[in-house]
Amino acid sequence: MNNICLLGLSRSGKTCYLYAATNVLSRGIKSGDDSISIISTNEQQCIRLNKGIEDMERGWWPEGSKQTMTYPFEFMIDGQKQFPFTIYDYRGGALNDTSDNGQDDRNELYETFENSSCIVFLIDGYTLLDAIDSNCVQKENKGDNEEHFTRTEAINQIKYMEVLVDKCRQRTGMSTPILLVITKKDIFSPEELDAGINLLRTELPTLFSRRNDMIVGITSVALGRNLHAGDKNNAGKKELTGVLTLNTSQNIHIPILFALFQGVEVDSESYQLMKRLFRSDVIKLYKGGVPAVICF
Ligand SMILES: Nc1nc2c(ncn2[C@@H]2O[C@H](COP(=O)(O)OP(=O)(O)OP(=O)(O)O)[C@@H](O)[C@H]2O)c(=O)[nH]1
Ligand SMILES: [Mg+2]
Repeated sequence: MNNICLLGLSRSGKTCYLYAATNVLSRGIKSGDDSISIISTNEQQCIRLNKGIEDMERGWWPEGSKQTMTYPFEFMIDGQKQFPFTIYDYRGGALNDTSDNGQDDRNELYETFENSSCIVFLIDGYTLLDAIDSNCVQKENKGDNEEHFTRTEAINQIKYMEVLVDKCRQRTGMSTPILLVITKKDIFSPEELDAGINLLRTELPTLFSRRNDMIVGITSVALGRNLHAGDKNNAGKKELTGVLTLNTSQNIHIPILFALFQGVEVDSESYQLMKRLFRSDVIKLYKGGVPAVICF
């Protein structure tokens, strides 16, 4: 049960998130007196991850993914291996691609649900801003995104997640916990973020229904401050402007740890060390549509 699927439509921020989060987690974070960390267990993938974040630090965003990438890791406490897990970074285009290729990619993705203890769905911050009532959105944020959605388009994109959740239920026969991750938190004001969270709760009735006891978490992440994409270089990569913050200040560590947390034995040492990181200001939890606290 140790697969983490990073789902989300194209450009929602999956690959950038993966590069930044695995970098922060592999350097280790403190939980009380202990340190928790991850280590990449495949040399080639380790090099790929390092190169990805190094390029970002040099000022280049990664290109859009052309195929699914699989990254094996071990979870560690104080440098000692505890259990293996795998992160899948999908080609987001596959989710809403109508070609046969898209269908093949989707089938491959549905298979990984069977060994996932949590589904992590990344919601593009710009799409969420387009989806919320324009009265709540500051003008300067709206101007920055190259591609704008109408409100209905944006809501439809977000609602696509319900189809995936339904697929997952059919495949696994159970209500796998879901984590909704709002990406690009740096473009939101606190009021806009609250409006975004409220929108998710009202527009996704299958996830927040009183009629099931599904666990759903909502968190938001940013990889830095004032991040923007500039012109493309010769290799087709877009320039990264702004400041990258490769630390835990903007919740980078939360999604991967929350997904792992769903799969570890309750009250094991790993469980205890992770649990204390999920403060209510970094992740909001719901069970059966109503706010919940971590003791499930
Ligand atoms: N402001 C801001 N922009 C971000 C952040 N993370 C990613 N972006 C922007 O989002 C773009 C898309 O990110 P990717 O990680 O490539 O998206 P993806 O989900 O992997 O897309 P596919 O590979 O097509 O599925 C980046 O090129 C950046 O311009 C962030 O934390 N803040
Ligand atoms: Mg990608």
